[in-house]
Amino acid sequence: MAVLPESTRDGETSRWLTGWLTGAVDVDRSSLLIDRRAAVETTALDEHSWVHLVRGFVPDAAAALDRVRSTTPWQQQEVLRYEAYVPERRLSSGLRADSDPLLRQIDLHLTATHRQRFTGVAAILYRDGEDFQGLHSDREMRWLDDTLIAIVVLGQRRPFVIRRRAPMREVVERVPAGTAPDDLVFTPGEGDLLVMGGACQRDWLHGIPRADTANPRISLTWRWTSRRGRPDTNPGYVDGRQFSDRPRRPGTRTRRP
Ligand SMILES: O=C(O)CCC(=O)C(=O)O
Repeated sequence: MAVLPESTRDGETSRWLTGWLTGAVDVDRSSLLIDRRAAVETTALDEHSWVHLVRGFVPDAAAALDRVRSTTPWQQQEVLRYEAYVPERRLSSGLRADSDPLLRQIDLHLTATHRQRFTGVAAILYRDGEDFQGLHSDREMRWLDDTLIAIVVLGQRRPFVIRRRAPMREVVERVPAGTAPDDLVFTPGEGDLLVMGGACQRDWLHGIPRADTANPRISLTWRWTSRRGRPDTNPGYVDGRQFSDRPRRPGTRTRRP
C-alpha cells in the first residue's frame, strides 16, 4: 500500500494526492479495498448544501461488514433523558483511521478528494431494523457553516432521510422521518459512500428511521469543519436535560453491551 508523504513542502503532498485520485500513484491494485474512480452523483439541497453519493465505493462490502463487525469493540451509549439513562437503539465505537487497511484507504481518499484532514472514525452498528437514529444534525462540531460528513455504509440498504431544519417550535418527530412530502430519501448501503457538505449540518437534519429488516447495517463516519462562521452554542444531547435540583449529571454514559 502506497504511503502519503509526511512532507507538505513544495506541493509534494498535493501532487501525491492528485496522483492517488487519478491512479498515477503506484499502488498494488490487489491491495485496494475501495474503488477510487467510482462515479460521484451530486444532489444540491439548496444553494449552500449538497449530498454526494458514490455507489459501490467499497466493492467487497460483505467481507468488510463481517470484518468490521467482528473486530470492533462495540459500546452501548446511554443518554440522560429527564432523570434516567436510556440506552441508544444502536451500538457505537470510535476507531482509529490507521487501525485497518480499509479505514486507511478511505481516509486517504477523503483527504485527496476534499483536500482536508478529517477526524474519524465513528462507527455505528444497527443490529437490525429496530435500531435507528432520529432526525438530528451533527451539531457537536459546533462550526456548522461549512462542514463535510462522509459516511461509508456497509450492509443493509436503509432509508437515509434528509429534512430541512424546522423552526425551533416545530417538533421534528411529529412527522416520522421519510414521510413528509419534502423529505429527501437516499438508500446508501452495500459499500456506498455518502457525503453531506456545505451548510448541511446547519440547515438540514438527517436520520435513519426504523426499518423492516433483520439484517445489520454499519456506518463509518468521518467529519470535518472549516471552523469558520459563528459556532453553535445551543446545548447538545451530550449536555443532557435535567428537570430536578439534583447535581447535573453527564448527558451520556457508555457501557459494554
Ligand atoms: O448511520 C448513519 O448513516 C448516520 C449516522 C449519523 O447520522 C450520526 O452518527 O450522526
